[in-house]
Amino acid sequence: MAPSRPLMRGIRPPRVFSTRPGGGGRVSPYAVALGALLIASAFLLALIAFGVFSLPVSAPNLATTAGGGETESGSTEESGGSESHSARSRARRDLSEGLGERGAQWTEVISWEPRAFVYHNFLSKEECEYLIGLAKPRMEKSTVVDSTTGKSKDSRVRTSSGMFLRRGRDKVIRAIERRIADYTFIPAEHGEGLQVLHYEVGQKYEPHFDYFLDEFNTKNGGQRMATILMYLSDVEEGGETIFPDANVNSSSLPWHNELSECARKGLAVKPKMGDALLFWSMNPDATLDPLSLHGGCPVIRGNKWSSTKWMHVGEYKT
Ligand SMILES: O=C(O)CCC(=O)C(=O)O
Repeated sequence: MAPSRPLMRGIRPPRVFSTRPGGGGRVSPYAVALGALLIASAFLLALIAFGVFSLPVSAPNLATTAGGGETESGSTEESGGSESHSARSRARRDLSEGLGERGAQWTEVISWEPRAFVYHNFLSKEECEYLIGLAKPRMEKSTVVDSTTGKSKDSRVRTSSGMFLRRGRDKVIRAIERRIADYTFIPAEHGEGLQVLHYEVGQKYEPHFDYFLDEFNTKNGGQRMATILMYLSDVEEGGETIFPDANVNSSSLPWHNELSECARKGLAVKPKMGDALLFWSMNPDATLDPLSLHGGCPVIRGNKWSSTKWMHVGEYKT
């Protein structure tokens, strides 16, 4: 009698996937593809997480930065069609917000010793008028800082009137302060509040340093390292900002003949509504720059409105 066959005969054992050589199983190609996809995604995520790789994001065309002799112009047309151009304009507007339309912007290096630059059309006409309008009702006789007590005191050195606008006070001021930070690379938190100044005929600010030579005044934010002076009005005659010790042959400058007698004694900038003068009181090695001595010449005809922002080495608590 033939031996009876085992009952299990003919029933295939369940297939086992094995990665061992000779394991006997076969790996499904779908599983391989899925596995490879998972590994690739995990690898990509790890690269993004560690900052080795970044996804392409369209960056807005940033405003100009300090120190360059050449910059973008607001009126420059770029290739890429009107749609991308308007997207870029929108991005630029979002960055600088503020009020009104600014004219064409460019910067000029006016001196390397001290380091001084003029940024044309830094503010719009509307922004200048806005700052004057805020300040006008609250102007007081300007003071200077007493180097021993740190308190404000009256002085014949400075005969203008002025007032401070609190840092971050409103949307327009925040936009201007952000613009200053973008230009100078100094964070807005390092700046004092904007000071608005008004000079009438005969009023002036004798040459002085913006940095301090005492310890009292550097407790908040450390030393003042740079100043941006924004002209809020034109001045018919006089009122120039002068650097008497600048290492520049100012008599050879094309605008020399248009300057007042006071301004011819050094390197001078003639106030023009919307323009900003940036200069550094400290050298790049953090030493003080005595060539940054500067002052405001007396106004001879008209009125001068300006706004000053002093920027410190560290955060300035307001
Ligand atoms: O008004 C000017 O031209 C000079 C102002 C100034 O020196 C200052 O605010 O520190």
